[in-house]
Amino acid sequence: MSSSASFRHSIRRGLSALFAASIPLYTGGWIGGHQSTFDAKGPVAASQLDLFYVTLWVTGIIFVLVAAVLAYATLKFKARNEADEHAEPPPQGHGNPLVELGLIGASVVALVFIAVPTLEAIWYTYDVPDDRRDQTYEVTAVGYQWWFKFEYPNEQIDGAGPLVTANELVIPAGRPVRVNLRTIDVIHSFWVPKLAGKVDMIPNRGNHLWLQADEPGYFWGQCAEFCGQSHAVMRFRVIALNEADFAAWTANQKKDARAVETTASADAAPRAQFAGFRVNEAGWSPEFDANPLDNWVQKQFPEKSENPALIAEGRRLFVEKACAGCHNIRGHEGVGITGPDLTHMGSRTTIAAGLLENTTRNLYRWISEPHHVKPGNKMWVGGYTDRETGNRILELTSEDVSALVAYLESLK
Ligand code: HEC
Ligand SMILES: [Cu+2]
Repeated sequence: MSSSASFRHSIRRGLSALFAASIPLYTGGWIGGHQSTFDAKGPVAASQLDLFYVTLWVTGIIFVLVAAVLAYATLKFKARNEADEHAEPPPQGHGNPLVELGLIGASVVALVFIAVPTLEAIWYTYDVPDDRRDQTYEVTAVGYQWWFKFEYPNEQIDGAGPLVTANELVIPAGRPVRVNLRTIDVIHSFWVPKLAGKVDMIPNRGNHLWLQADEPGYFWGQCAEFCGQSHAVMRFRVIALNEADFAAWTANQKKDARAVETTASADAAPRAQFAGFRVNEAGWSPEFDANPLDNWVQKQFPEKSENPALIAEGRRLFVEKACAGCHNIRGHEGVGITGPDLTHMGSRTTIAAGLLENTTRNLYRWISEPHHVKPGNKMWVGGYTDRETGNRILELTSEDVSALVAYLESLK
């Protein structure tokens, strides 16, 4: 074994022990959660976590040593009686050259100990390793105030360019994914704590990162660079699927928006009615949180209780109320590109950039009061209200909103 390999080997063994020691902290909820970097689910996040532990333990040992010497000196030389308090200080020397050189040497060793794995991690996380490049799947993430667009250059649609989705990045599990990072406006930063991060999305600059989810799973992402009023709620999700499910997903997403046959008999069916939303009300339920991947799977199928007449009315209103000018719905009337693509809106688990669970109630809440959910969002400013004067320019009745909700939910 080469010396650098055995060095790495001993670091790994040490790290596994430290990892085991930190499990109680994690399971105790102290360092867990959706966006915890302590729960790495892929090689890039794992290498970043390893590096964190190396630094933590080197600096931790230094802290303990310094604190111990300080405590020793404080206790040993403290005044013990009246006479001590008035005694002359002991003779003051310049110091011991051996001790001083020794301390300088120890600091250098400590820094090298941190620097070697740091450089290794920087190179490793910069791009997909050469020996895995042929397995790489590529996507482009574009930051908008305050949501994410995802483009799939490998999934071209005849006459429509690459597949485009928003706010939920679906990737194949077990494969390296190279994410090209772009922005349409200000600087954003792409961060999926359990998989990799974070790298800035900078205007006129082509950044990238790579990540991999070892197993199928559902992960939280977050913009990590302050980008304006609703920065804190500029989120997204990453859904990793096995190869077959991923192929099925891309095949469905490449299809035009789903069209529902209208039947006259459905006209009398009831509309959803919701009222009394609170500002900052929680956006998702514990049930969803407990099993988001299952929930995602359910969302891929049309609901049995669909109301075709209501859906048809929603589709008409989508044009009449000018939603179509900001949102693309491929194959239907939506042609806008300033808002998220809604071609398969009904198959997503979240609304408003990962902020609300995609339920009938939340969709209703978002479409009727977008500014309560996300202050300053560009659907409210410019869509519902005049950008210059702030005057309301779009009014929706609760009937309109229920029809729009039914339409968007039908887009699987
Ligand atoms: C002025 C452009 C504009 C208009 C008009 C507009 N939207 Fe939006 N819409 C946006 C933007 C921008 C977002 C992203 C907001 C955010 O998350 O910050 C958005 C988000 C959404 C979302 C959430 C999408 C997701 O994946 O998170 C839905 C659903 C939606 N709009 C529906 C509608 C409907 C229905 C109408 C018509 C009543 C409409 N929009 C009108 C710009 C617009
Ligand atoms: Cu941002």
